[in-house]
Amino acid sequence: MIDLRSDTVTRPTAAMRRAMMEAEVGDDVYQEDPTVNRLEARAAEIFGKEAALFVPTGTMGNTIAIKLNTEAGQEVICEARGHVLNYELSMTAWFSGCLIRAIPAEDGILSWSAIKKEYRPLGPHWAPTGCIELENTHNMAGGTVYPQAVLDEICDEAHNLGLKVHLDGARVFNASAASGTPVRDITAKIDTVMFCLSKALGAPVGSMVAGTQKDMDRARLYRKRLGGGMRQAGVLAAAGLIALEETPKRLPEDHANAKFLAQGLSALSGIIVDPAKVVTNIVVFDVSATGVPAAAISKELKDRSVLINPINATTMRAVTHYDVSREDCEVALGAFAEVLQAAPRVR
Ligand code: TLP
Repeated sequence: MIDLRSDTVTRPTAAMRRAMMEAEVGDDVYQEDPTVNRLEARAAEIFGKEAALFVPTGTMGNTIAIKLNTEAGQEVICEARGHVLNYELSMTAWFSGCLIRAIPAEDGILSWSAIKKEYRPLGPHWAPTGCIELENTHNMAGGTVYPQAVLDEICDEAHNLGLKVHLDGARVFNASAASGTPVRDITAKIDTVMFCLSKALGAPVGSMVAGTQKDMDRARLYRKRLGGGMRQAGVLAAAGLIALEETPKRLPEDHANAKFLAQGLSALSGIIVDPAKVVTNIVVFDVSATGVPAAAISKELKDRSVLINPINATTMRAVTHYDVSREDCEVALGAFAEVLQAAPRVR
């Protein structure tokens, strides 16, 4: 199977498996796991933040960070296709008691001028804005990257209004590889950042939240409340450390493969995607003009050993990662062409 459903599907490398086997561990709820402590210290250092916290998933990391930055009864501004709104089972409502105020933005990239129009102070009828949540890279917009000046302006203006900014940086290392800006500079003005070890970086499990020491001390308590006190988590952190140190340097390869896929797809009749906009490892493309439902294409591809998921009836998403080679991308494109040629039968 050539698995382009997500970069979450990677298997741990031999080096990760070895490190997991040899990991020094302790009880992390007592903060006595040396490997987790090392991972948290290293993540904080790389991001230039006071502290970091290892969490099992990106969803838990975002949930904790939004709780840190809000009070119940407030609103969280985010982009309309944002992960926190669409793929996290309303945790913003459930755990933080906040509503999301969604703003649709081209390529998923918010600007201060768009946010300003939706910002609300407390009023007789309004719930006030509690915080701003940004996603970099933006998953469902096709792995798009925030121009640094846009992101910095949002932070400066938000801070002027006393608002915190959380970055869902599940794939912030991809943003860094694409822009050439170190992650610590991308997040310099961000209050809390979540990034995933288990997406493009390839660790089997785990995400990190980083921010001030005070916030991370509270975050540790929220993690426990959510059932995320993981005890001898050093076996996972050991793989995470390798992901953090080793994988970022090979991300440009995934980006080149995604661009290659986008170019190949754009040449197929009925598929709409702009390869120039594919700058990281995610290709989101429109299949409506093929006349074949995305789910039917997905099924036909699966019969040809290629996995690509639909996002909705007319849109699909392919994601590259270290378990997908250039040759795999060529095979996937061949399978796609075959499926579309057989389209009358598929339909
Ligand atoms: N994204 C997954 C699915 O949930 C869609 C994927 O396959 O891409 N933020 C962003 C931007 C994400 O893409 C994801 C996962 C998360 C947060 C949540 O991470 P996990 O799955 O670890 O809870």
